[in-house]
Amino acid sequence: MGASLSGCVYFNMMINFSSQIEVIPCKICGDKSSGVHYGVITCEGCKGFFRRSQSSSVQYSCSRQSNCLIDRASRNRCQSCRLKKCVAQGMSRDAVKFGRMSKRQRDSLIAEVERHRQQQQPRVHSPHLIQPLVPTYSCPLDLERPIRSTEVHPYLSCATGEAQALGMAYRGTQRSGNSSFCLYPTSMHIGQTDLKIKFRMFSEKNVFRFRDSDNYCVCVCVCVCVCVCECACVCVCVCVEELCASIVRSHRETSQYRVDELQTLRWKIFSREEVHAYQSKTVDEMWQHCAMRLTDAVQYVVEFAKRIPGFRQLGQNDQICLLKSGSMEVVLVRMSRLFNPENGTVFFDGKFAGTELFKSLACGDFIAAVFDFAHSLCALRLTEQQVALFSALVLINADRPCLEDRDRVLRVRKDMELALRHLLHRDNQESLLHKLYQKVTVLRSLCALHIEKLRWFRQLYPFTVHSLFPALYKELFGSDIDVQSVATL
Ligand code: C3S
Repeated sequence: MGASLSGCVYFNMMINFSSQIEVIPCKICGDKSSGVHYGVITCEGCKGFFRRSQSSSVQYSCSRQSNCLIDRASRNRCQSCRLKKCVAQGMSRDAVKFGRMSKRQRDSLIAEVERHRQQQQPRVHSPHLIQPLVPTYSCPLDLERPIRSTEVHPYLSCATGEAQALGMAYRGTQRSGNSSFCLYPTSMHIGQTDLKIKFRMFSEKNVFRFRDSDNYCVCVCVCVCVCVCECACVCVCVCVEELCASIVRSHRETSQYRVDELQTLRWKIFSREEVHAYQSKTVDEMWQHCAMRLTDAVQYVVEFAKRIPGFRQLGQNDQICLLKSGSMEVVLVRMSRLFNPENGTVFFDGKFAGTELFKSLACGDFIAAVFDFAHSLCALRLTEQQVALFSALVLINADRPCLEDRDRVLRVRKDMELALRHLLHRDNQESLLHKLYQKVTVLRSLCALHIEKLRWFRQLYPFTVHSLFPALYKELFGSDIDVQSVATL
């Protein structure tokens, strides 16, 4: 597919802007925010609270006058008032995402970020002089389960040259008696399997845990290795267990639905009348509807990507390139989680839908192929952890033609492979690896077919695509859309 990087306004914003939004405190309780959730800038706590409050079984009531103060310290005292504040601030389950905000909404958000940044600035006189160039990680060791060196050993692999420097950087910046230290994020690669280690010495004292720039805990081991070449080199290693856990966490936190929750909803199938209503939509209405749902799903995948260790350390263009070419593939992988192979239905718009519901899209061959794929992936009976690591592997693909720094992507890719292999080994399912690699080929052809269908649709309905499709969808799947087809209207 054409993955031209020009005009990737929304991707740029999604990748960069969300971290800037965090200068604005949570609108509900004033704690540190983590981005826009359900339409409002909130912290992780209030986001989770609002999500939980949306379950139909939840009913809160206030034992005072329904005007409790909600701040960071008091937010857990009254759920009713907290929810009231969420709603008053505009939180809603189907809030518009950043990618679909109007220009006015976006501009006002950008202005607010700017205001906060300026307010915060005078306190730091010269941030570049004060803050170290490498990020500082603090590691509350006591929060985490102590790690035994035996857990780390079998899958450690080391990178010599760079790691040697890192070992130095590490030693130079560690504060004695304190668990925080500096480390280059680039040390987070572990894939150098070609280095033949003959002997490795390390003790528990050499295993450290720290938080990476996205606040994920990574375990690092600084050890002395004696390679086959007899050199004693300092190596920085990342524990593959932690890498797996971190990717699984990212997947879990960026999924719209939980698999176990949906399991109990399998009986919710669209009625004949409801299916008919979808089938009676015009071709362009149905396309627009599906494009919106698909775009929502892609936004969650973007969030997932950002939390894959190593992804944010890639160049910005390469991040965009990987997302442009891989996000749809990941959506299709994720679809298998929400697919019921017993009756061939997928969770869509709140209920389970079969292929016939998508009839008015007029691309039955594509829909059939997508459902077949979901079927075949379900047959592998992957665990959520396996889906998470497979998704990461699909996304971090060093073969995408648009990449600038292929080597760097390859390094992260190697980590993903190592993590997946490790997981399958642990699950005693090593034979799955080959089957998963076969699926990658199918994914590629499905995505090509999707682009082909969009081209066909665009020829018929250039106006719908131009004016009514989500900007992110256009940016993703058809870079030349606006210029060509609409100019000829
Ligand atoms: C041509 C194009 C416009 C039509 C595409 C039609 C289908 C294939 C799309 C429309 C899906 C794929 C059914 C899509 C809407 C779903 C939207 C998508 C599968 C899934 C099921 C989701 C939720 C939303 C994929 C998994 C998402 O769940 S999540 O975030 O928990 O993983």
